Amino acid sequence: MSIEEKDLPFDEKIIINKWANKNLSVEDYKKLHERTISNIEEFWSGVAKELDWFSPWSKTLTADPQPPFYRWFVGGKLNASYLTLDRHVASWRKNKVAYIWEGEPVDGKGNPVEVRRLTYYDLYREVNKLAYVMKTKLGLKKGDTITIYMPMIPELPIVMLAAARLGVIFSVVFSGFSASALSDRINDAKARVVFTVDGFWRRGKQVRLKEIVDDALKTSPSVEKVVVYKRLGLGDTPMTAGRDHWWSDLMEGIPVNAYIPPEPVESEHPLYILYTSGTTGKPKGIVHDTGGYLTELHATMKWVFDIKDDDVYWCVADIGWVTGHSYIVFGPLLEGATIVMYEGAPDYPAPDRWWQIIERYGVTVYYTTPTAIRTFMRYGDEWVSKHDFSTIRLMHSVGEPINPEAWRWAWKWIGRGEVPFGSTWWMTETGGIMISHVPGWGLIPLKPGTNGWPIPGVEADVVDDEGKPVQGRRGYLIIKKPWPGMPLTIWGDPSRYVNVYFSKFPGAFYAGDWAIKDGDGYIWVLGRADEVIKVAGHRLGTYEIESALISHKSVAEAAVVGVPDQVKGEVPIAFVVLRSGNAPSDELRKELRAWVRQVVGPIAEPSNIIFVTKLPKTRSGKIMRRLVKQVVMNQPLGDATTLEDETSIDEAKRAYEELR
Ligand code: 6R9
Repeated sequence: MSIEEKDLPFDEKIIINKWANKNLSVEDYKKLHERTISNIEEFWSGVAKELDWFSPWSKTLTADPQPPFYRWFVGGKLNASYLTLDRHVASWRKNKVAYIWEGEPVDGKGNPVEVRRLTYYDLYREVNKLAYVMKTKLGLKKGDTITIYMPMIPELPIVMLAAARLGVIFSVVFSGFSASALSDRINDAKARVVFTVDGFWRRGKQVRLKEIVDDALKTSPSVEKVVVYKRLGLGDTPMTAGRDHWWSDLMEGIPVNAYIPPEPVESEHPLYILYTSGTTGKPKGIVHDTGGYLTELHATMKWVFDIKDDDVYWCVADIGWVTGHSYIVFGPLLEGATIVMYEGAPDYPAPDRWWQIIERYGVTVYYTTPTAIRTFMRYGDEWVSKHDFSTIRLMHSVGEPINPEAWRWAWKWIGRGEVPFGSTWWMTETGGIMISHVPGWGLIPLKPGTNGWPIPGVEADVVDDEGKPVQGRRGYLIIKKPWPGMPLTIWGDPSRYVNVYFSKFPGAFYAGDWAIKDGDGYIWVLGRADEVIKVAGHRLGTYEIESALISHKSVAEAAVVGVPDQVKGEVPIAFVVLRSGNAPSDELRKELRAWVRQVVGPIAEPSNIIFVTKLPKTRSGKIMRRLVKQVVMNQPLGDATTLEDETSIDEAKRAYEELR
């Protein structure tokens, strides 16, 4: 459901004065916000000082070698595992629950059969033991890279934290990605070790992950060792002698009180690489540093989530995406929060799994997604009306624009029509939340579906093609000043970093999103302005799907576009030209959809394949995806002067209509 300007209720305001730390008028917020961005170095160094550094920084912000390669808190040393674990273990939080985790399988009454509660001390011990294994048995050291391909079980953050403890750079690959997507990411990161599991539960089925790793490793020569955690205890997991090791075997004999000192790393030491889709080419490895990134997470946990010690905090994302990295692992652990985590799907075994989780653990702060809300709306009110949401005191949404209807529904049912509910805009590249209501700092009136103002210390704007600010109409979203969560670079490809983000509007970061700034200065992000799509909140490049299609023996050319979907926000559909000797058929359509699932992953499967004999192209041979999309959306074509062959449009129209 991509959001259009006409759908936005610009004037509707919902004033909430009950739950915010402080209520602010827009005017007050504006004044305070202006002060925070007038001297970003002073402002952010004040925030960074709230973390525990091993040694202080000498320069708050420098460019190295030149902008846009910014470095925050240069000279400072710290460690992410120390800040998320040791610090709490040395305090009264030692025995506080860090993660409440439940697995998918349920008993006859629908209750989870596995619930694990790990305290900060438990987590600390597991992380130390694993760091011990990494160091002594796997020979990993600061600066090495590993790939983590694991589902939503506590061992996933344990691997991330153990790596961070040693200064080992990790790259998590979403467990829904295919073998070839995994292999590409391993190769780009040159990972020495892969961490995975035998399998996991999803919608009542066992997903056998290790086999996918084996497949990937056929084309990933850098990998020396694979560590396999037994999640399911499958008896027949294939293991390659010398290369593959059971987690439990490696852990054998490691003392329970093993201690590995946290490596004091430079503020600009890479914490992780996370691959994300762009307009062209293979997914790019966004590199986040340690000091700046953690500073932004600390700030946003306080301002956006207003996190307190008695909260039960739940972010529903998968750790395989940035939201999980920042707001299931590093952010909430930094604050010593109690975090809910679960395996499985939102609506399995029943459409109220999530509501049961909220009730069962008394969730107070809830971070959700628009697609899930729209799915639940469809199931009907009876699934929500029978649950108790009285513990919820604050909620936010993320991943895609939230349409006002979905906002109102969730606010009414989950938020009881009274708790602050925002839509936090940010992206893999920004590391942390950038545009959002900040109830922990000062809350301005809410409007259904808006992202609100940029957070303190962040300067964002909406501009036209010339880079001039526009208000009340659509423009491009940009970030005008460096912020602490910004990327260090794109792994192995610094010039691409400059080209993709800093060349369209020199001096500013180009987000790739359309947005509107309204008369109150609220920003409404509408969706992507490039060839990236968000399918159920998952970020994909249409280019990746096209490449997958073209790699099929019967496909000559393909154009993939995202089209609005009532539930998933957007879904990919593909226009395909077949190689000669192949005839369109329903079987082939099925086969191609299955092919994309296999090559990229299930989330990338086109919802439709439309066979055509030619694609709209420019005279120089470039596929005009914009026109393809307009055909599908039944919109006027706009400027089509560069189109080489107009009949291609007529054909696309006809083929699309026939299918509907
Ligand atoms: C965190 C995350 C980034 C893209 C971004 C934008 C969309 C995210 C949004 C939102 C409107 C929100 N997006 N949050 N659009 N309102 N609250 O999702 O990162 O996977 O990198 O995607 O998601 O289009 O450009 P990532």
